[in-house]
Amino acid sequence: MATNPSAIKGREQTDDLRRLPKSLETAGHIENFDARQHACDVHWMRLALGLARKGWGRTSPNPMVGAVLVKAGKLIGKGWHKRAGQPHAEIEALCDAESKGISPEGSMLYVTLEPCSTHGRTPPCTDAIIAAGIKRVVMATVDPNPRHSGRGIDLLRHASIEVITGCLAHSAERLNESWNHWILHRTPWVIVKAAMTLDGKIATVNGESKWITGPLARAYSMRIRRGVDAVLVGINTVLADNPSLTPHHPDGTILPPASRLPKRVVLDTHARTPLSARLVSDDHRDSTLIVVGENAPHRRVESLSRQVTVWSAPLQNGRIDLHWLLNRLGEEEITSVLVEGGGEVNASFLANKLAHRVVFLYAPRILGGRDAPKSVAGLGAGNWHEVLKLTAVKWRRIGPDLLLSARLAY
Ligand code: AOF
Ligand code: ZN
Repeated sequence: MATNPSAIKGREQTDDLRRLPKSLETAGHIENFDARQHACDVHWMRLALGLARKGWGRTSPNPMVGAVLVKAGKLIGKGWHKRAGQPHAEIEALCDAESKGISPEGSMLYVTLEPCSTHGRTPPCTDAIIAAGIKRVVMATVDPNPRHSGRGIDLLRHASIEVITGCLAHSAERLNESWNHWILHRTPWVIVKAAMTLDGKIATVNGESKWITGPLARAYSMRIRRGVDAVLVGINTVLADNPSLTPHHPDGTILPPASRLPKRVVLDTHARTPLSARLVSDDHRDSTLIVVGENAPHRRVESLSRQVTVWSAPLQNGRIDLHWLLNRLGEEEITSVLVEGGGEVNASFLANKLAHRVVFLYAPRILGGRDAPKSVAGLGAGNWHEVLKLTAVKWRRIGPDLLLSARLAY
């Protein structure tokens, strides 16, 4: 494994170097800054981040975390958190080194999240790090979990271990943005995703809706589905498209890990979901949740309850109370929700300031049609003060299509 800093390329490192004084918060004075060491730290942290990403769609309600152990400039152990309840990334890296017969004593640990310091599903990592004789710990972010936040750093420093924080912090925060939100607020991180024509339409004026974007954009959408805890649509989408809402390959086979499918949630105020709909009759119906209004017809609710889970929700202006729903989902350890339409449902989350990120995919097609369904419907902004503004805007080409991913700036 190369340790030569000149071998480290890419925008991320440049960004990080530009943010240098901030990332050195705990490293002492700027005069003492060791550029070579910093470049090495960035190199190893990028590796740790790559390992953390292997946990995509698998670790909830725990974060994705990666760790590497480096001794005398050489990689001696690596690990990532695979699943809640299983060993943390740091422990995996220590075990990896030990399995090769290499002692971690005197090594440096690069970990994408502050090591935990109390007993949860697993014992505290700080104990294992101290016991292993690690001399330096570089972390990307401080743990936002109030149970741990800052305590791990204190414990390690108390044990005379050098601690550096903030190395590639931005990338680590972005990777775990849903978990970071949930662990603090206990409500899910909400992403509104829509694929549309250039003029913002999601179906023809006759309501016909096919895949609008190309295969690469579709594969991207499926990857997002695989990474979330729940996918949510409105009843009109169920009636119009009979979707499966599973993360799948183009041939219909489920993307791994099939054992952990996202919950499939339908907003269905009047319990109109047909009993023959895929969501309530297919092999994965255990993962379906129909949310009906508290006044929904009793018999329909009963029939649906025989096939899937049904929640009866309070109403707000005749619609499911979304605040209530997000609180309830958060309690059930749903850390992220992908809202996939239709236009009314998308608008409800956006207009009520309940969405945190939008992922909009634009195909180079124009549908037109005054009354054709749009990606965002609702009443719309009445004036420019009400217009929804986006921040951290990223545009990317995906095959012939354009992807916009951005945060809502309410
Ligand atoms: C992880 N994986 O690699 C690290 C975590 O219930 P536990 O024992 O699994 O602890 C979960 C907490 O541990 C989690 O909320 C986070 O604050 C901290 N660090 N968690 O799942 C890891 N390093
Ligand atoms: Zn831990």
